[in-house]
Amino acid sequence: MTPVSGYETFFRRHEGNPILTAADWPYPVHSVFNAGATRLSDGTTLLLCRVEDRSGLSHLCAARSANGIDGWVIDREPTFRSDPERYPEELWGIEDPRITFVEELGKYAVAYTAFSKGGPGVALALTEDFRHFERFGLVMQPDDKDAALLPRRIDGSFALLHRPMTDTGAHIWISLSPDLRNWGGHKLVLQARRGAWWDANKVGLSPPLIETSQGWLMLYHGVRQTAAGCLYRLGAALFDLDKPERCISRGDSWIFGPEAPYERHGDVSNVTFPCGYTLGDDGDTIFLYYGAADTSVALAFGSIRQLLRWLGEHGRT
Ligand code: M1P
Repeated sequence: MTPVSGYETFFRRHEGNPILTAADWPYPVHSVFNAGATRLSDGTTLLLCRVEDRSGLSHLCAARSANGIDGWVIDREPTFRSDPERYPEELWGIEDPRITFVEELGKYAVAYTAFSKGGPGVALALTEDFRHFERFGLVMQPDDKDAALLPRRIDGSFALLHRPMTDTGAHIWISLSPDLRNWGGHKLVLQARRGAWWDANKVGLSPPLIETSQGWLMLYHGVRQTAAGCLYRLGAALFDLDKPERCISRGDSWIFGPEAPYERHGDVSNVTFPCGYTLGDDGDTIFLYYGAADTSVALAFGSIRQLLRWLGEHGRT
């Protein structure tokens, strides 16, 4: 077996963490976490946060900041709420958005979990302004979640990463579509490792894939079940730019995980769960936005170059 690499620090936590909590909200909410992220055309960072109210159900609410760190301006009311009358798959709320800007459409695609009696499934919506949303409904039937669209077509097709739950476990898949409505060409992309590995019990896409000159960089969450509960940590893998189902390299050790008190303790303790990233002006710095303990939104900074170097030196297929 390839020896697990040395302990390098890949993400530096922002000293002001958590950057957003329920106390910041302009209306009563219970918790704020698992935010999708993007940079708007004027450079503003927009976070689409999962907000849980005191009914236990979630909706999405936008927060905007000029520097992506502080000075957040939060929508005065829910930005995108479930619509179970027209979309019954949203009966128990909407969760965990991932945002991709699709150049061809000139729109942002939001992939999110729609939760109902049938279980959690993947729903898709398009928006230009994060005020009006065009819903595509459920695109992946339950049980499925942790989805994000690629920013461009692959060989003529839109491509969606997602995490169906099957009898064989919770692994990451890719599916293709000509029109964002009809999906097929399903392929297994990354498996939970089983045994005693840190990502043995479940894996799921975390933020959308990051396009680099060497391939699609994937940051994924891996779950290990312990006697004390689940541990949600982050791993890295690299995929072929033209065949994104082909794994070029996968790191053996996790690169980020619960350590700070706000990650160790909360509604669901020991959870670091990124749903979004943005890139700094240098094109290398990753601003990683993650849910901490299913309670608040936190920020950590990483480097694409460093992750690629590490995967090149220590990763394996
Ligand atoms: O509680 C941790 C996370 O659990 C679920 O993630 P997954 O199904 O990928 O293990 C999600 O409900 C997520 O929202 C939550 O943060």
